[in-house]
Amino acid sequence: MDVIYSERHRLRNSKTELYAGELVPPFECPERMDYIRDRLLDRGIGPLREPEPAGLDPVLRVHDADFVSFLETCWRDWKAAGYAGEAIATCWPSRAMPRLVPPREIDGRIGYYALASETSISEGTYEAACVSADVAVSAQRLISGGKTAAFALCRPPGHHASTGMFGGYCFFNNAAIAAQGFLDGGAERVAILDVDFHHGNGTQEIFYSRNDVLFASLHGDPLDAFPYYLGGADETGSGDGEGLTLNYPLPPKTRFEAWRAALADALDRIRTYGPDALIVSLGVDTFKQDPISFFLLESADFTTYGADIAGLGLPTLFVMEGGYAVEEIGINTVNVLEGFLGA
Ligand code: Q9C
Ligand code: ZN
Repeated sequence: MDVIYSERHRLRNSKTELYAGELVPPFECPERMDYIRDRLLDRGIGPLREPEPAGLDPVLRVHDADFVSFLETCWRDWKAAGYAGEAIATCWPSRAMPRLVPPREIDGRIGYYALASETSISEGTYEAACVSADVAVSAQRLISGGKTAAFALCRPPGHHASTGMFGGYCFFNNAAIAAQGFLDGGAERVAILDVDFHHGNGTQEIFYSRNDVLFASLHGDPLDAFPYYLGGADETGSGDGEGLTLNYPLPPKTRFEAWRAALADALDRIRTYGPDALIVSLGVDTFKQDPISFFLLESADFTTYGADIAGLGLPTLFVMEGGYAVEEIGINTVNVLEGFLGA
């Protein structure tokens, strides 16, 4: 299976995550990619190819221009304000002050565009987010050109990023950009299956009222887990998109048997939809040892569900999302791909 990967993900190198009231080294760290790349090479999955630069056009098919400009200038503006630390949002247009006007000043602007405060912006963040989108677009174009599967080894991840907001370690929604790329390349319908532990709130928002993309997500119940404010089973799409958003919120300590039953339902619905291509938002933070999640999948389970996904028989693009038990994310990620390939 072709893998698209760039070392330039290392440009995303922030030193701080606001976690449990402290600034800690980010869970979403560059070493994650080393474990995955090394495991791919060990298992002979490849080749690894560099992305082609695609420019901002594919990003702007999904994201608002003012949001993209904000990300481009955020770090410069933060430094110009004379601040010593990394850029972190501390205030928002909240329920009590819902004035939706982007302020002029950087603290106001970052809060306007942030959906959470754990994710710091620093030197190189925007550039890495652009490369991550390039990785997704290059892999999508391989499949649009006739390959049956590809792995976009994206970092930073994307599924929490909405049309105009970043957070949850995500800046550009790589899976959504790829889905739009399939459609622009002639596909009529695309399905996105999000198996990351967290709900893909950004992807859901982007396609919520559209009928050309089905979005299905298995995740920790948002009453118990980030992103908290989206991902309920009663969110089913609106307008033309009614019935094409499928959420499977699952409780703490969910084991593979229950998770797999939800997957089987999602796969049935995807089959009925009849997409031209499938995108898998592949987070492996469902692993029992993940430090920030609460499902109990074992490494062998990843192989099993990779094979389940292959049962759809669709051209399939895997897009890397989360997964933070760093020693094991290589094994678990590659297990999904090997299960899919029937290895
Ligand atoms: N106490 C992805 O997996 N922090 N993002 C949650 C819970 C945010 C995860 C803290 C987690 C974001 C792509
Ligand atoms: Zn996640």
